[in-house]
Amino acid sequence: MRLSNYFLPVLKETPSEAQIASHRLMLRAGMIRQAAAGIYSWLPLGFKVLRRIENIVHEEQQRAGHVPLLMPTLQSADLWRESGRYDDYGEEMLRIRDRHKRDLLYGPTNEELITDIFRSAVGSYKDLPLTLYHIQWKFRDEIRPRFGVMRGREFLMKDGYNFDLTKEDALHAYNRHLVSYLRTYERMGLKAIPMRADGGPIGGDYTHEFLVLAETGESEVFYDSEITDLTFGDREIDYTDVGQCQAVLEEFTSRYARTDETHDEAVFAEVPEERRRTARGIEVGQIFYFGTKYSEPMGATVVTAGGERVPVHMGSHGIGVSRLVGALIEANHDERGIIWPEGVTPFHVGIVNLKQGDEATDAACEALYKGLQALGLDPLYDDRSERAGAKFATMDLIGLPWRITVGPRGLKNGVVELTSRRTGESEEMSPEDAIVKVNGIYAGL
Ligand code: 5CA
Repeated sequence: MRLSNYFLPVLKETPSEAQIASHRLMLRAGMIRQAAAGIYSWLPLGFKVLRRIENIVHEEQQRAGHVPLLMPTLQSADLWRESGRYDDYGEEMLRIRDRHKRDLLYGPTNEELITDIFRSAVGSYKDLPLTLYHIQWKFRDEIRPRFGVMRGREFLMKDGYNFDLTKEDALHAYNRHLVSYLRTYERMGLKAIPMRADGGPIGGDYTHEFLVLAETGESEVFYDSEITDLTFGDREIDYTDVGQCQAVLEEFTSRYARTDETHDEAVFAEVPEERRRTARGIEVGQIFYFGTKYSEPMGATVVTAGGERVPVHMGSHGIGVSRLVGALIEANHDERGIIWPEGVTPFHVGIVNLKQGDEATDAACEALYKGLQALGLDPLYDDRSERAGAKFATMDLIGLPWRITVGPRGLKNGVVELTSRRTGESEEMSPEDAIVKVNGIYAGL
């Protein structure tokens, strides 16, 4: 993309309504614009990051054997009356009436709708196990939407639902989700710690939240510091292997790590004092096993091998896709702006032309731009007639992890400069080598 053709409405001023870094930076970097309280338009740069996060989520879900579909944002109230949640859910649910006076709602989650889909089509144990998921907008009429996309009213969520014959099978699905979430967050460059949590309106007492430690997080958390040393890494995992998934769950959940909802001082006191930590965290996902809470009242049953009709065991599993954009920035920024991890960056590399209009510099930038694109990379070329300082400030603000700076002086010696946004370190090299180096950085991501 050439910056002269793009839409990147960066703000010079710090918006006064934004209280935390990610909200400020998303507004300043022209990623989002508020449409109403807790409701945002995703401008091109923000939309690109959102799509990259979605793609990682899709890939990891499908790697785990889960099947994508798409359910609507509006749902019939009748389904929610069947489960009993229409009245229980309270004021967070946005209720709508259509011209035929039928009650609808903007889905805050999809347990009822997916259970309805399941019961209409599946009737035999032979069709199990099954996990269906989608990535769709949700609406929760939060009392206090705040921190930009962190606590929005309209927000994008990946929600997945497993259907299994027995509790044991459903717990394997739970473990499988835990493993796939570890992989998902790590691919984004995030450390998200599974912590024992509370079921809330979704239900079930078997649930973990995934938290990214951050001072601005809304949840208070208590954990054994050893847990922060764990990484999933690039280990091979067979998602159909019950023992393997169970072992990963045990490895990542055997140390003390709880949110304030389930925190227990007496148990916490058993952790050696020097390892006891109290901190704040951003909840970027949650997994639940809730058995037959929905399948029983809604009649989602299958016939077993023995000919008996039984309700299926279910769980639901969410990832806060739009919240992740904010969480990633909270975890990756400095005073000059955002620092995207390579896994989610909106553009792979920025090209800064220090002397727009200079024939040799323009030609070198064009060659770099096309050379990078030819390798499947997505560069952002700042081809505007701006001062070098302004171009650097924009690049630093929007946080592309790598920048290639091209100017007449370097070109006389046959070199351009490759700079890391994170370390600030620069290296001179030929334009060809810069292309090879950037390509190598992204290979395998
Ligand atoms: N049905 C279940 C799992 S699919 C469910 O709704 N779970 S949840 O309530 O925990 O939401 C899943 C994730 O969505 C949360 O972990 C959080 O990351 C994100 N989320 C929840 N509320 C908001 C909100 N108001 N703004 C942004 N993200 C949110």
